[in-house]
Formats: sequence, structure tokens, C-alpha cells
Amino acid sequence: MYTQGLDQPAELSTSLDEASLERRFLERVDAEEKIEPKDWMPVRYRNTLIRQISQHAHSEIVGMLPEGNWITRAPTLKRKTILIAKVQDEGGHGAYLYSAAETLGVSREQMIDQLLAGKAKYSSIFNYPTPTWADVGAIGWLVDGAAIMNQLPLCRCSYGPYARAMVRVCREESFHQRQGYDLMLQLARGTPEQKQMAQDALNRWWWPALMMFGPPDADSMHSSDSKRWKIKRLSNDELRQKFVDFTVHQANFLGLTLPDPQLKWNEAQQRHEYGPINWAEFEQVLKGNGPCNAERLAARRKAHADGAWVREAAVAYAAKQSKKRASLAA
Ligand code: FAQ
Repeated sequence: MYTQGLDQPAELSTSLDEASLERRFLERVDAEEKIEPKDWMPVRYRNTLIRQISQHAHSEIVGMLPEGNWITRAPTLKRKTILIAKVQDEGGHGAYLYSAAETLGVSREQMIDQLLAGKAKYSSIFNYPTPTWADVGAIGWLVDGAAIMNQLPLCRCSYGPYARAMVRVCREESFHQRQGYDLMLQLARGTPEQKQMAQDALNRWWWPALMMFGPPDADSMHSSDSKRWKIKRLSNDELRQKFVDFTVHQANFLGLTLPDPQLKWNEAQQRHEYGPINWAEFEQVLKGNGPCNAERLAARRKAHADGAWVREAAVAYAAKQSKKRASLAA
């Protein structure tokens, strides 16, 4: 996506050849040292990080939309307050992540332009609709639950700014997951209609949540480099398996049924087996043909256009302040 990295420090580039620099870089990664923005890094490492972190940032921002849809209709003041806080947190996560990506030499404008032009990916999960209040619970429980499972190992990612952003993000995601589970518990213990609403939401979100972890390992083209560079610590399938094993018990406690007739405990392997994932559906969502892809992009484009005056005002204010500082200094 981005072929140009930041300039490498001149004295290093001249005194050491590329191969020695790369060897030294890999030794540092193996020694669990954090790679920081001004350190030498291979262009492919930089570009992999820009790709992943920018997609992650876009996911947080687009991810505000499915739940944001329910803020005006939350059933109680308490639930409304929780939901506003959660959706606002996701916006904050997007902001930390765009900042982390900027340390790699890409501008926020470039990233946003790519998203609005429909050229950048964001998580497949946010292209599904939220027709009932129970979907808000299912997102918190399953989507934030899957996000934590994926992001906890990212707190140990070799790139310092990404790893540090993930620590704070995971703390907040943990609150998000618990509020979603609490909402599902309330519905599951409510009237038969409320319990059915929770079950229907679980049926809608279960399979897309499993797709969040990405394609099967055999088809995951970036995994081997990302694991070598300690960006990814666990593979897509390993994380998906951990998520299934974890979530089965939570579903049992809720008294809800995971919509997978092939789900069963494998004693020998000490893991749950699960049925086939519809990868054709995943491919379609990635190509822009999911149930809400067009709606999500249209909402982001409108928000960007509606916010133009805020960006203009911020630039004008910054210019005024810098002029004031310059005249005071003169
Ligand atoms: N959706 O070779 P791999 C959240 C793409 S945050 C769309 O396996 P990689 C918080 C992948 O980009 C959720 N695209 O790739 C929240 C690549 O395409 P490319 C987001 C996907 O990077 C909660 C191609 O397929 N989390 O939920 C997906 O090694 C509630 C090949 O795949 C993150 O972004 C997908 N599901 O592994 C917010 C975590 N999966 O770039 C609001 C950070 C794969 O070549 C409400 N990211 N692709 O065109 C990661 O951990 C990794 O990037 C993976 C994919 C695991 C997602």
C-alpha cells in the first residue's frame, strides 16, 4: 500500500549495508526489544505495520456506527450513558491508533482518504446490521470479546507505539465486553421474548465474530512475516480457537445456544471442535458486498463532509495562535 518508508538515519545507511541492518533489527526483535519510530526497520516491516494499524484504526471508527445506531433508543438512562461512553471510547481508540500509524510516516489525511475512497480495509464485522437492542449486547459480549482476545497479544507487539496503545485499548475493551455480557444476561433472564431476542442476536453475530480473526492460517498471507517480526504472537486459528473455548462457557451461563450443531468438546485435544465457517461470505464482505458496507462508507463520508467546518476552524485557530506567539516573541 505504502512503498516509501521514512528516511533511515544517514550515518547508519552509509556505514552498514542493508543485510547487516536487517540482521541487527531481527536480533533486537528476538531479544524482545521494542522497535521505536526513529529506529532502523525494514521497509516491509514498516509497511506491514502501517497496513495493520491503519486498518485497525478504521475498524474502531467504523465500529462506532452499528452501536451508535442505538444511542437514541437505549431503553434506560443508565444503558444510554454506558453506550455513549463505549462508543466514545471506540472513537478514542481510533485516535490512538491513527497516531501510532503516523509515527511510521503516513499522514492521517492519507489514511482517511484511503478509507473514504473505499480502498482501505476495516474489520468485516462492522458490515452487519443491528436490528434490535440485543445486538448491542451481542456486540459487546462477542465483538469486544473477540477484539480483546486478538489485542492482548498485540500488547507485546515488537513495535513500541502500537504495543503501548494496545495496553490502554484492552483495558477499555474489557469494560465494553462486560457491559455487553451484562446486557445479554439481563435479557436472557428477562421475559421469554427478551430471551429470544438475545438468542436471535447471538445467532446473527456468532459466525461473523469468528471471521474477525481473519482467514484460516493456511490462507493468511501476512502471518509468517508478522510472526517472524513479533507483530503477531498467535495465529488467526489459534486465537479463534481460544475465543471459542472461552465463549462456550459464557453462553452456557447465559442459557443461550451457540448456533453451531457441530460444536463439541474434544477431550483428546482439550478444545472445542466447531463447524465450518462460511469463508465465501467473508470474501464477499471484504469485497464490499456485505449487508452494510455501502451504508457504513456513506455514513463515514457524510460525517467527514459535515465535519469540514470543524477542521477549518481548528486550522484557523492554530494559525491565529502561532501568529500571536510569534508577535509576542518579537
Ligand atoms: N476483516 O494475512 P491475513 C474492534 C484481511 S477492533 C477485514 O491473516 P493479517 C474493537 C487482512 O487485512 C477489530 N479484513 O492478515 C471494537 C488482509 O488484507 P490486506 C479490528 C480482514 O493482518 C469493538 C487479508 O485479509 N481489529 O473490534 C479480516 O496478518 C466493538 C489477509 O489476512 C484489528 O484490526 C477481517 N476480519 O491478520 C470497535 C486487530 N481478517 O491487508 C467497535 C489488529 C483479515 O492484505 C465496537 N489486526 N483481513 O489487504 C490484526 O490482528 C490482523 O490484521 C488480523 C488479520 C488478525 C485482523
